Amino acid sequence: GHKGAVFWLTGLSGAGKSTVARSAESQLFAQGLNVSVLDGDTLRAGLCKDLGFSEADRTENVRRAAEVARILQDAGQVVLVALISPLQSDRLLAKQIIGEGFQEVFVDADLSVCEQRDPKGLYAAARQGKIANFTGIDAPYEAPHAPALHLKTSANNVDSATNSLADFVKGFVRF
Ligand code: GGZ
Repeated sequence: GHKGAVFWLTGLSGAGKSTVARSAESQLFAQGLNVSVLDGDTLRAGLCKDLGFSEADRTENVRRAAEVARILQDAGQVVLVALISPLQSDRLLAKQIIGEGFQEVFVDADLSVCEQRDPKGLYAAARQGKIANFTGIDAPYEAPHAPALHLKTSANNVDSATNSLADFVKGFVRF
């Protein structure tokens, strides 16, 4: 068996948080772990529908995600959270809500690479001034100082990032 824990993936839009979380979810599920993903797009389509991208709204987005993650953790789930969560102070809040099971994972791709990927055209829109407060363009991203796990995803290495995350998860929850 295994204990519950929350692996909190932070990084820029386009860094690969959701992709790596989904891919690790499949791998861990296939190995018998009880695993859930909470990602920004999903939460913002429902639970966090009322929130935008001001600093206060991002803080509230992080807080709600952390509260849900804690409930799932307490039910014994391995939770993979994929949120930009750009501010150190917000990630500290998440850690305070979740407790010792909180493990920060930095999904680290260079801004220039994320901007080149631009799968939804959001960086281009931000550069053209069509979207305000876009993380990395005209809103801050504060990188973690000492993440529990640091995944470098500038190269298109989804498989190795997935394996690193899945191995880290299994080690932490003692499968
Ligand atoms: C950042 C934005 C913005 C702004 C829309 N800034 O790559 P995506 O498209 O699919 O994921 C991003 C998502 C970020 O939501 P989060 O809930 O993860 O953000 S936070 O933790 O900061 O609350 C991006 C899209 O929403 N998006 N506008 N202005 N990302």
